[in-house]
Amino acid sequence: MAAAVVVAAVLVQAAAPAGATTYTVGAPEGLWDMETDYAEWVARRTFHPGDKITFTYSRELHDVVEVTKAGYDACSNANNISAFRSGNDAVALAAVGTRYFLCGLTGHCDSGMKIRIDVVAHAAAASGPAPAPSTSASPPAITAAGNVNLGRTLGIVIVLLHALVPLW
Ligand SMILES: [Cu+2]
Repeated sequence: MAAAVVVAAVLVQAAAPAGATTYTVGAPEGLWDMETDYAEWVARRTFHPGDKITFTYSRELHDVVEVTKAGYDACSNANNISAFRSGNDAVALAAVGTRYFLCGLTGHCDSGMKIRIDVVAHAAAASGPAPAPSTSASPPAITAAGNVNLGRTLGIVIVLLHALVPLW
């Protein structure tokens, strides 16, 4: 039972990030503008699934385009993934992976107005959602004294997994 509770806590943390953070791109020293050093800004932060980034800017001066790595490298938004123009655009970092954004106005990306965001797994779920059940099914330290309860614990874990899957 204790194992199930621990597993449930870990899974809940991974599925519905209680510690999700919203980052305003460039803040507090800068914003989404021509002056901010985004590589330096990114290097001081760690992004996890569930976090959000917000681009805040004057919509007369800038926009935000999500692009592929090729688009990022070439400062091209020809094959953009999505575009934002509200001046206050929140982008959810839903999954592990790398996201690329740039300003689509002529010359702005070439002047450095582009940002690469690496979204990395939470430490507790570093191996990803898939391997989690096998890890939870064999915690020797916890179940060594309670093998009788292992079957019931596994049942609870499976029920919890079924309940949590829609949250992903
Ligand atoms: Cu711009």
